[in-house]
Amino acid sequence: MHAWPASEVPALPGQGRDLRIHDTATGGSITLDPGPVARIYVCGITPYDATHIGHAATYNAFDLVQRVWLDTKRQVHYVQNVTDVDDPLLERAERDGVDWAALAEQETELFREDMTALRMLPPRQYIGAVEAIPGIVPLVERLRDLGAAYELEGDTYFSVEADPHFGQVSHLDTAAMRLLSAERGGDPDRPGKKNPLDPMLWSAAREGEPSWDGGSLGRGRPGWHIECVAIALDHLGMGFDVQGGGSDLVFPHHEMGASHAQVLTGEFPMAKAYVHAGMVALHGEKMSKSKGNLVFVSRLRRDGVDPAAIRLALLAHHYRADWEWTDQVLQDAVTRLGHWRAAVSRPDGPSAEALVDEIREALANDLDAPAALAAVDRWTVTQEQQGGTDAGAPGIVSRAVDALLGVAL
Ligand code: 5CA
Ligand code: ZN
Repeated sequence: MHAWPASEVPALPGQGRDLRIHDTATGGSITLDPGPVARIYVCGITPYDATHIGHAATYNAFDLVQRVWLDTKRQVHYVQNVTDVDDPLLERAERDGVDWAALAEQETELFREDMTALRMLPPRQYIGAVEAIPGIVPLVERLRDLGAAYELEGDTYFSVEADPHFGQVSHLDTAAMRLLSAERGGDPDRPGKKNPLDPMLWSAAREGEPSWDGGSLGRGRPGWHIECVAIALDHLGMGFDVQGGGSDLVFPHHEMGASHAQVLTGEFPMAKAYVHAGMVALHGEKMSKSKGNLVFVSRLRRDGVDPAAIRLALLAHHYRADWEWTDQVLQDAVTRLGHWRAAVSRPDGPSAEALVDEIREALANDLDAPAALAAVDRWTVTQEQQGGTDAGAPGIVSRAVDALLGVAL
């Protein structure tokens, strides 16, 4: 698939900082030390509805990861998937009487437009589950040949017991895993499974559903976790720097993916850091496509909201926090954007050198965007109240806010 156009990232004076980030798997902060090309895989959307603020918040977090790395003069190899065939997509298409593939294409295109408007840097590879099928099938066959997968009424399941590291990403107990598995696409109660947690690798063709040639697996379609593993291993290989997504992906998705990859390669872990963003709520409940309590990015844009204000509203919350979207959150961002724009539009101002350092320091410290915003606020207040004589300063602030926070002033 094609991704979306990249906005330019201005170069900044001075030195970028290495990123220290919270890793779910170890439960602590780690300082990443990527090579000259940092590698990141971020789980993409399941395109059955428009991009909501929760999605945007999660992609904002991983956009910051890239910006910190780019600021250290590294290149970034970023891969993202699109789950363009899965149960929720097929169910929505059936409910609305539309073609599932057309629905996926339409919502993916809207996502691209939203990401472009929000100045999210695009992945180098943007890969749909459907186009990944030829790479998925041999991996499932290999898992089966290794004794880590088994057949049940034509479907193929992964055996979690084949992985000695199983549980290392989420550290949940079995009861919690079972509950989450039932909530998030698993089928723990299906009779005949070796372990209730075992996830589907390949689902046999069903009447009225799309299916593809699965070689020795028979016709069918891929399971969800193996999709991301196949795409990540194909383009990034084992031991990449960050696997990212929202906290609702910790279990089962990232746990199962780590297990699949570990059994396939004999290496551990697949990603050096498992990084998870908090959940955005609306009216007290997690924003989710299945509940329908959504604020769409495209809707806000159509209502004339400046995408830079949407982005500032996201940045005002720490990526690991769970938070609530309200009209006030947006209003505050609009106000802040106005102050910042006025401050950088003056011909001179207070020196910006310390500010650039503060933004860098804040982001390198587990992506503390609220601290970065507070630093820009302080410079803005000084500019408003006292002004300054540094002719280059407003330009440097404007470039730093663009390069490090993705906000065009
Ligand atoms: N296609 C899979 C990943 S392979 C998927 O989870 N798709 S999704 O469309 O449901 O979610 C896309 C991303 O947005 C995921 O990282 C998910 O964790 C994140 N996300 C979903 N809802 C929210 C929310 N309310 N707040 C923050 N992030 C969210
Ligand atoms: Zn994924």
